[in-house]
Amino acid sequence: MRFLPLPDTGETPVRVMTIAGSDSGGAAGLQSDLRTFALAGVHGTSAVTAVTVQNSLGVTGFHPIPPETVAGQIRAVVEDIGIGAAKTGMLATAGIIDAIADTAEDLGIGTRIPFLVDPVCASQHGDPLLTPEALDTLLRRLFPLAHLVTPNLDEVRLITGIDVVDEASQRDAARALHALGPRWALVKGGHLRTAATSTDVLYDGAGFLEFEAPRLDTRHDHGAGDTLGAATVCALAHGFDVPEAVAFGKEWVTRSLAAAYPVGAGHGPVNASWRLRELP
Ligand code: PXL
Repeated sequence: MRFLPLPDTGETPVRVMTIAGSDSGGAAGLQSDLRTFALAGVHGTSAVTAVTVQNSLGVTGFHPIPPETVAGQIRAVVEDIGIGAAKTGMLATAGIIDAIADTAEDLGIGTRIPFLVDPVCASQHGDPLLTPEALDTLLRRLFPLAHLVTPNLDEVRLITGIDVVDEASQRDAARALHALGPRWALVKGGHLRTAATSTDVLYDGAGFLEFEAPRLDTRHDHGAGDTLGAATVCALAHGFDVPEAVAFGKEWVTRSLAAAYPVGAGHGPVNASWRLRELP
């Protein structure tokens, strides 16, 4: 695999930001993003959107952060530390999404700064991570700013109404998502359990690219989508174009799934620390 160059000791590394919720169980959300950022050799910053009450069995509640505090975190980081790319995860409420969109437009996130929008709607147990009316706001305000959107098949169904069952419907979904305004749409195929492989379809309005990986049969896959997005955003910050960055992210999450481990009685996390064993 082609790794990202590591900074020299004492050198300012490439910086990225995750705009996401906290997972107290340490598997998904900003905990997974910051772990991948560190292991990929970039400096991770965060704007916390919500605090979830969560373990390996599910999410039992969340407390959203005030929109102006979310916006303040983004502005404080971008105006001082600077970032090469940003991603979103759990955004919780329409008010938070409006504040992120206003701030992103003002700071060049989505124009000068590559912007990955992962439209997180629910946990893998189906616990909601976004209020129902907030999805409309997310599509209206953030999709047109995004360089790349990365829904899973449950999110695709909520957003487009399309039930992806095969390659043709996966392409139809990518077309429908692209029509909502992002420059690229990635339809992740990991949830299509009947397929022999986990194949993601990327579309830019002109052509399709496919990213295929073996289907790994593990129940410890918590944080997989977040980890794919986090690795992809590191590559974008390093100047990779979107297809190259997605290829990097796909390989990173596949290896992290292969290294996943159990914690608690439910679903354990994917594990990006395989990277430690491959350091020079
Ligand atoms: O994997 C999506 C996700 C994102 N962010 C937070 C989460 C989850 C899933 O559980 O808890 C905070």
